[in-house]
Amino acid sequence: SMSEEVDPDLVRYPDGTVRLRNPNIELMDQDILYHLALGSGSHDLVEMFGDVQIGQTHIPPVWLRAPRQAHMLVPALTRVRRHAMVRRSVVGQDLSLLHHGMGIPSVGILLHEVIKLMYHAKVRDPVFFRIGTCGGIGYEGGTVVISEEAVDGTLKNALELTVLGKTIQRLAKLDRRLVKELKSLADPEDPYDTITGKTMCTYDFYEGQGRLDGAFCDFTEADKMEYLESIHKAGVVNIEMESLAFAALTHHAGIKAAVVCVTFLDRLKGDQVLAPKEVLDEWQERPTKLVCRYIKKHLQMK
Ligand code: R2B
Ligand code: URA
Repeated sequence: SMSEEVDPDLVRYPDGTVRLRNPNIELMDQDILYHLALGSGSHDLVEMFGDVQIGQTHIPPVWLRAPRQAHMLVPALTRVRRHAMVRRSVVGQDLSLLHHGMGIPSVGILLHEVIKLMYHAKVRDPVFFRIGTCGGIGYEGGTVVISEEAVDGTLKNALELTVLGKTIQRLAKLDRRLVKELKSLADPEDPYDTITGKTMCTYDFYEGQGRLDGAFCDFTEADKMEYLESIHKAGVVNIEMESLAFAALTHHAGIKAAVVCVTFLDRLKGDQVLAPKEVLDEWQERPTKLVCRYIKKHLQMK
C-alpha cells in the first residue's frame, strides 16, 4: 500500500529537529554511519553538523574545481570512505556530500545515513538538494531542469521497494514551493534555459532509458521514439537514475528537497553523449550555480 501524507509531528520535534521514523536508533549505544565514515559514538555530530541548514548530494566532481564557487567551499572537514565525502563549507551552514555511486540503491544508502546524521546532529529544518546530470526529452544539452516530481519507468509517482519479502511503495513527492523559488532564481541572462517538469527515474542507463546503443537492444527505433514521445506528452522533461529514491525518502522523512539536473543531450535526437568533456564540465556547473544562489539567499537571511 502507498504511504500516506506525512504527519509533521511524526518527522519533527517541536524545535524543528529531525525525528526519525525508527524507534531502534535512540536505543542504540552508538550508531555507526558506515558509508560516511562517521559515528554518533566516535564523533561529536552536534558540534560538527548541528548548524547545517542545507545538504546537497551527488555533486559532480567539477564542483571541486569551479573557481567561481570556491569561496562557498573551502572544506572545514573531509571524510572519505568508499562511497561519500562530507564537506563543510566555511561560510557556514551548508553541507555537501559528494558521492560517486550511481542509481537508486546507492543514493538510498546515502540518504538513510544522511537523514540519521541530521537526527544525531540535531539539525533544524534541513533542506536537501540532489544536483546531477540527465537526458533531456525535447531539450538541448545544457538545459537546467528542476524536477516537479519523480516518476518511475511506468510513470508511477512512487518508489517501490521490497522489505521482508513484501513490496511497499513510497510517494516520490517534491516540495512545490521550493521548485518555484528555485525557478525564480534562474537568471534571464543565463545563456541557457532553466525549466521545470516531471523527471523519470530508471534502474538502467541503456535499455531502461530506451537507448538503442547498449550491449543489448530488443526494440526498434520506432518503438523507442513512440515511448519517448508518450512520456514527453505525459509531462516528463528528463530522465536520470536517482530522483525517485531521493524524492521518496526525503518526503518520507519530512525533509524539504529538490532535484536540479543539467541535460547532457536531447534523447529525442540521439542516445550517445557527444559533447566534449570541457563542454560537459561547464554544463555541470549550471545546477550548482542555481543551488548556490538559493544557499546565498537563505544564509544571508540568518
Ligand atoms: C545521471 O547520470 C548518471 C548516469 O550517467 C546517473 O547517476 C544519473 O542519474
Ligand atoms: N544521465 C542519465 O541517466 N541519462 C542520460 O541520458 C544522461 C545522463
